[in-house]
Amino acid sequence: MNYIKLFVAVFTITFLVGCVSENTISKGYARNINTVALEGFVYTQDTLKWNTNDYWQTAKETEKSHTGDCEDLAIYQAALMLKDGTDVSNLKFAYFRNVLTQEYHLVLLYKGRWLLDEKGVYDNSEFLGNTLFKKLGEANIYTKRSPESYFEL
Ligand SMILES: [Ca+2]
Repeated sequence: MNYIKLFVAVFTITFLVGCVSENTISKGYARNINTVALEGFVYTQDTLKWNTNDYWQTAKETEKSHTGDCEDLAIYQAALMLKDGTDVSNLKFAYFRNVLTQEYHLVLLYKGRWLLDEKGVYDNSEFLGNTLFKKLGEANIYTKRSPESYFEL
C-alpha cells in the first residue's frame, strides 16, 4: 500500500515538474521570437502604409521594412519559428475584437497557449482576462490571405 502511494507521489511530482518545465521553455522561446520580431519594428496601419484598410504583408516584406500591423507581425513571427524548425501544427492565428473600439486584432498563438503580441507574450487566458479583447476564434496560419509562401524568409 505504501509503495503505491509512493509511486503515485513520485509520478505526480515528475509529471508536474515536466509540465512546469515545458511551459517555462515554451514561454521563453515565444518571448525570444517576439523580441527578435519586434526589434526595430514600428507598428504601422495599412491605411498609412498601403493606402488600403487591410493588406497582409509577406514575412520578407515585414523583415525588410520593419513596419506593419498585427497580421504582418504574426506572419513574421510564425515565419521566424518555422525557419527555426517549429512544426506548423504548433502555430495558429488567434482572432480578437476590441469591445470598445470594435477593431479586429490578430496574434500568433504558439502551442495553444502563448499569444505573441506587440506588447509582450501572454498566456491565452491571461490575455483574455486582462484586456478589452473578446476572442473570436483560432485558425491555421496558412489561409487564402496568407498562403504558405508568405512565411518564407
Ligand atoms: Ca497589414
